[in-house]
Formats: sequence, structure tokens, C-alpha cells
Amino acid sequence: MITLAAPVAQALAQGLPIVALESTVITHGLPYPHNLELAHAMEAAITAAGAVPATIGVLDGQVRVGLDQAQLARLAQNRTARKLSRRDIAAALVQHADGGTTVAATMLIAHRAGIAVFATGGIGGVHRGYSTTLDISADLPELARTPVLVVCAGAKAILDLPATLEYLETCGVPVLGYQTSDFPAFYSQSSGLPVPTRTDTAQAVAAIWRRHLAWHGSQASGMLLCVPPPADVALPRDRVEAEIAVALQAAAHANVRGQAVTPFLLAAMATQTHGESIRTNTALLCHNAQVAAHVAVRLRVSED
Ligand code: PSU
Ligand code: MN
Repeated sequence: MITLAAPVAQALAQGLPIVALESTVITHGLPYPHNLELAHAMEAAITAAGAVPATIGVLDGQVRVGLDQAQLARLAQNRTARKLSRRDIAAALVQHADGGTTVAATMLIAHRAGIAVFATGGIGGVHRGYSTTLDISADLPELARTPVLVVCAGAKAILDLPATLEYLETCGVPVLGYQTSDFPAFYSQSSGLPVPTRTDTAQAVAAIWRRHLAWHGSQASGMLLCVPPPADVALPRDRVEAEIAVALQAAAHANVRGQAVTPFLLAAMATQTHGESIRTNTALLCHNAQVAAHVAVRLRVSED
């Protein structure tokens, strides 16, 4: 049911460190050609750090773990590619669709394939105004049920970050800061909210993840490792907030709903900031990929 690319199959067989990558960021998160450049740059960052990248997506109704250059280019350029979360997988397979997998779907597929570490930008979460829209990303319940370590810059800044942290707490999902005591705010280094647990090294993260799996066994949830965006590309929080307010108004005016909300808001932010948000987003994605690779490498060292 899953097609493994040859380098990924080999890495799994040899027990090499592997980092999974999602593809909704390619199909819906960033415009072409930034999306394709980003896909290559994330894979290169993982390889340089000594791990094997496995970008996950659906092509012609096939779930693929590991995409080659031509397959990445196809996803990056296919404007009709679907956004596939957990609930969308079966229909996409039967209908021979192409699609980018969200954090939720990528976690699920990575776990099935035997990959424990996954890097993304910002996870989905509880949307602002959720009490009337009930818009809560499927990424959150997936974190509650699927044991994958997700390396991210927190949740996307367009969300209700305090509510997102509350949801994660309710579900028992560990949230670690990486070299920070603050929950990052995706484009900005801090949301002003604390993380429950600070870590400072890949070794410490690997030790907590191993203990989490050992202790919870078949009931283990996912875990979040929150990495602030690099200082040279991080955007000031008050400026981001002002832009988000404008983007949210545009979304309400255009009556955007459901799975279209997040791509709409990210695109609005890109336009309003004249591309600065794209620069920050791609830089933090590459940085997260590198940190994820360090943790994956550390997980192969048995003595921690
Ligand atoms: N991180 C990014 N850009 C993105 C996403 C994450 O830097 O586009 C995607 C992820 O695939 C995530 C999705 O799962 O946005 C969340 O969408 P929603 O809010 O509809 O669940
Ligand atoms: Mn949603």
C-alpha cells in the first residue's frame, strides 16, 4: 500500500537515520518555484547532516515515501494537486489523484513506513474564532494518536496559539522547546507563551523521545519539538500580528472555509509582506530539517 523509493528502502533495511518531509507545503504552502527550491533545499539539509530524506506524497493514486527529482517537480507544478489530510487518503487512491500530504497524513504514512522523525514548518492548530467555526486542524488529533516526533517552528502564527497549546496539553502530547523556553510563533522566535519543557541538545531530545516510546508503548502519542526560526530571518511579532489581522479580514470577506483557510492566509501573508514571509518560511523549514536530522542521527546512537 506504500511505495518506498529505493534510497529510503535501503536506509530502512540498514537502520540509517531517516527524516520524513510533508508535501502540502509544496502543493499548497508556497508558490512555484519557491516550493520546488524549498523541497530540494530541505532534502539537501538532511543529507548534509547525515540522514536520508523521505518526502511523502501521493502521485497518481500511489502513496510514495521518497520522491525523486521528477516526482517532486510534478507535485510542485501540479496546480490541481489535492491537499490530503488523514480523511482524504482513500478517495485520492481510488481516484488516482496527485496530492500533497498534510502534517496529519504525513505522520500517519511515516509511522506506517517505520519512520519516526518528521520535519515541517508550522503545524496546523486551533484557528482564531474556533468557537464559531469549529476549525481545528486534523494535525492536532493526529499528534494525539500517532507516535512520530514532529520538528516544527510551533504552530502557524495565523492560529490561536494559546488554544493550540491547551489542545496539545489535553491530548497529552509532549511539547519541547529546542534551545528555547518559549513556544515559537512560526515567523517569530517567541509567541510570548512558555513551552512546558526546554531541551538544549539533539541528544536530550532523543533521550526523551526514546523514553516516551518505551514508557507509553503501543499507546504512545506523537511529540512536538519546537525550534525558533533563525534570528536573521525571524520577523517581529507585532508586525506579523498586524499583517495577520489584515489577512484574516480578507479571508472573512472572501468567505474562505475548510481546508482552503490555511493556504489562503499563507498566500495573503506572502503578498502583504512582499515575499518576506516566504523567505522566513523557507529558511525555518530548512533549519527544522537540519535539526530533525541531528535528532534522527542521535536516535541511532544506542547509549543515550
Ligand atoms: N507548514 C508550513 N506551510 C504549510 C504547512 C505547514 O510552513 O503549508 C501545511 C501543513 O501541511 C499542515 C497544513 O498540515 O499546512 C495545515 O492545514 P490545516 O490548517 O488546514 O489543517
Ligand atoms: Mn482547518
